[in-house]
Amino acid sequence: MQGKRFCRLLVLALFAMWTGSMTAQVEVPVPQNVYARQSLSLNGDWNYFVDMQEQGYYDYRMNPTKWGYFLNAKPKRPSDLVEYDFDASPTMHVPGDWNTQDEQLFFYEGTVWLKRDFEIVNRESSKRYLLYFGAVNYEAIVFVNGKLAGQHVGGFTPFCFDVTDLVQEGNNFVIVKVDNKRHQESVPTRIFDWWNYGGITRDVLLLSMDETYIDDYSLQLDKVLKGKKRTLNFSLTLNQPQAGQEVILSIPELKIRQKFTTDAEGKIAHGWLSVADSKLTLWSPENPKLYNVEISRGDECIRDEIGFRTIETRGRQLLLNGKPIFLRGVCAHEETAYTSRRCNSAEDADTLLSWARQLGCNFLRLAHYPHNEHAVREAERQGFLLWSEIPVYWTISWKNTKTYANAERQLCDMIRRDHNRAAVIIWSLANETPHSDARDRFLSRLAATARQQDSTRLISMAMEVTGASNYVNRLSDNMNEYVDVVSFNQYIGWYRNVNDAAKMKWEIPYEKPVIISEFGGGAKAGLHGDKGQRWTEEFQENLYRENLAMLDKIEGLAGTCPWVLKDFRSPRRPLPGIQDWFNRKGLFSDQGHRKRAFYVLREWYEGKK
Ligand code: GCB
Repeated sequence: MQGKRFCRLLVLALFAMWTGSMTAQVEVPVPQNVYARQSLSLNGDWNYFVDMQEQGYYDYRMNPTKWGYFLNAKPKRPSDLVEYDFDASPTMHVPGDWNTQDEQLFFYEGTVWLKRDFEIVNRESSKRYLLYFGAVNYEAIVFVNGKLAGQHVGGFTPFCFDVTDLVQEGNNFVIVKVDNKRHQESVPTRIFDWWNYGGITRDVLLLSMDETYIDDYSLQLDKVLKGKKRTLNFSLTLNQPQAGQEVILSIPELKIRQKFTTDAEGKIAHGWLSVADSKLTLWSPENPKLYNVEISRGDECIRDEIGFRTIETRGRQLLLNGKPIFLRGVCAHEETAYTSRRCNSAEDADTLLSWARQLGCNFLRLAHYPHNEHAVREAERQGFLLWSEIPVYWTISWKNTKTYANAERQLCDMIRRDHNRAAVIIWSLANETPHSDARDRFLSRLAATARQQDSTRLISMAMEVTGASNYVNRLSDNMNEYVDVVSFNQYIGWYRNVNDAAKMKWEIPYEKPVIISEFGGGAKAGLHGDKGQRWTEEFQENLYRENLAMLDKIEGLAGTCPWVLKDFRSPRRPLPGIQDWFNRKGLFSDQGHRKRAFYVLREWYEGKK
């Protein structure tokens, strides 16, 4: 990470729009560790209403209107015509999806407008105010006090606008136009097997920063053990090029307090410090040790909790802290237990993590998009290794340059947010993508970007097996040379015949660790019958038995993450009485019922410890 530039260190978006009230606004990189900064939370109740035809944004000729809903207009005289009123509209909780907060919006895909008032007491003229969103699905156009703050695309990554010139002492309001319509050229594309939850689904904060502030930092354990010494690599970037700024890094438990100085670019590019190996407790699933770290510059002090570990491959082995490890994983969507809505808190994550723990897991594949920061940090505290992914899913528009830019930005933003998380060991570029030259060009560029952003972690993607002859499955994907870990999804027993499992042979002609990134089948919790009867728990149980026996024969198998921890909502699963808009491949039902397959996997994982 050191010395590397992130994709968006420069100003990214300048919006020169149509009205005089619209001055160009600035998107700024999201500061590292926003929760450690001085901020005002804008979570809470936001007024909202639906705008199916986007008339609050376009006029009747489909041109952007200057009289849009973002003005938050009020009639001044009895004769005035204003056809909306945020304050008289209902409220929903932010962060939260709209689908589960308003029955009428369960299937809705389109525009919703949301507004929240907030107060700034003692607005300081020396401060910079940044408006931060943890995520908005899918497209957000943000206005502060009636003026454009900025626009963002992509539903699972954070973004920030500098709103210093838009906010005032006293009363302010923020209005967001959120649009979750699906499009072919988007990332993800038009079709995907999860619920398209719309809304401001993650935290909203008004950050107040000094004119100069610590924009990003990285602290990581070096892979190389030098005699009895370990090296911690440290880098830092200020938001502006200020040379000679003194930065102090302290790790009190290790009695470390070291001074660094920024260079002409406002950076500490290659800082490092040395620690006796015997003093350092490495982070691992068995002992997820995190150190309190303080990074200070003048009055600015950022506190973080950071773990130190190494991750590498050797031939077909995965090495954590230099020792081979088997990943006892499971895939999970970012959807709550019991209530099946979008997660966004440590508490939401806790139940899911406790279920994974009951299975005996030490690894989670966070499918199919970056999950919220609370979940990542909570998993790290609890000792789960993580696979983090961007929604380059199925058949996206490989030749579209905007689609590529969008995917690359999501990748960079994911890495930027979580590069200090010891738990994250794999960045995943994609899931089940159809082979073609255009796809290879797209994904290999992404792989190069990921490596440039973070040379310390492993890269993978969930590949597909394209077919078998005479029960021999030979994995063949040009992307093999760009990944560190070869992963693929396979559905023997569900989309292919379960009786084949015993006969199947797997040939993976790459000298790299192998992870089965998905396998599984559906069962309706509580439905019992013969093992040949689809949707029964016995069918799924048998499928797990057959698959696990088969997987045991794969040479170089370094881990598995079956699909999926719990039943999750999907618009592609309409079967009444069985699916009812849930993908039923969970080992737990949405209500936390353990299905019979749970016990099969738990036992198998017991043997992998
Ligand atoms: C897959 C996809 C996953 C689906 C799953 C299924 O291969 O990666 O997103 O939900 O199959 O249930 O079919």
